[in-house]
Amino acid sequence: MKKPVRVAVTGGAGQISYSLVFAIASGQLLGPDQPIILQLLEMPVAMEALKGVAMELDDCAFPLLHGIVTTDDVKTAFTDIEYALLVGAKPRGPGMERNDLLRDNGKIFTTQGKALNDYANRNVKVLVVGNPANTNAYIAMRSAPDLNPKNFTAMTRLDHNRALSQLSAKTGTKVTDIKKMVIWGNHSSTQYPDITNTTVAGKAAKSLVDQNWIANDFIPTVQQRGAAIIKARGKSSAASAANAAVDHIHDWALGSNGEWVSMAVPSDGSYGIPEGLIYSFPITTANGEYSIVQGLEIDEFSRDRLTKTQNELEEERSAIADLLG
Ligand code: NAX
Repeated sequence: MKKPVRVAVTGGAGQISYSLVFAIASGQLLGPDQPIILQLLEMPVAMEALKGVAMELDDCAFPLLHGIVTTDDVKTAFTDIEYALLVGAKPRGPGMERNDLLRDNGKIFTTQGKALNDYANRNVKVLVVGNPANTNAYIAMRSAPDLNPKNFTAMTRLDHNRALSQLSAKTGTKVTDIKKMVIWGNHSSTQYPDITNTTVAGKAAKSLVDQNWIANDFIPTVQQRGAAIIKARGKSSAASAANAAVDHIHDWALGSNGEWVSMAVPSDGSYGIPEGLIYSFPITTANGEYSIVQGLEIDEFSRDRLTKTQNELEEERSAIADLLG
């Protein structure tokens, strides 16, 4: 049996975590031979609810779950962790401006970035789920100067999975028939779900669907899917978000076997995206590392959309710049 690894989840008493922590503890995150110690962080007001989650984890008697830490202290939560799933964030309240949301979350992610810098394992892999996810990841990365910036990522895997599902329904194929799906940019309604290079059972996706469907149905449906879930369910996506977070870390840690996935990562300048911006790219993963897929042609339709979502991320970055000192 391997040595247990410490996995932190913030917002441990929230809706997403109520699916996520059970999936992690059951072995879905890091495989059936990897014991885990869960370190769950919450706000002081939610500690009682977090205790309830820990009791239910106990009651599952998961063989791989070698310990549970529940805390409202970031140092305790992040000490020696190899994975950080930063789910907890401040939700947008009624009448709250977008910039206020950015700044309130900015404070949370400055603190958490510093704590990762000081207490986490030097190779900690960080996934930010809490919105605005890309900019929160940027703030955490910038607040952790001693850690490799490459280890800070944000989640666009839910958008990726939504895109797979939409295309599979449209073409009457299995999701596993679909390869080379891409989400570019921000996890927001400016994201660009792109099927230019996608294949469906070996055929070019673009030969199976028309441009009108792509531009006026597929792209807006994926972009607006979060809002559609809220409308239907009365609450934001939770189980599907947890599932996507597991997919993201699982593939980063254990490899994507040559398949493309979407991850928001610090840009290295690929495709003209400014260096350091946390931007979703087509990615492959192997041996615990990810690489941005290179050499794709970007036509005018795509470039317009890549630029629009880049502009939004640059605006978000400007809105929080002073928090970074
Ligand atoms: P909930 O409001 O149910 O849970 C959030 C939990 O985080 C709460 O229990 C709260 O007490 C806790 N929390 C807040 N600040 C904290 C802090 N500083 N330290 C520790 N805990 C803290 O939200 P939930 O539905 O679980 O969603 C969590 C976040 O995920 C939200 O920001 C949401 O917008 C975001 N999402 C991101 C998605 C993505 O694809 N990137 C999709 C799903 C989801 O919308």
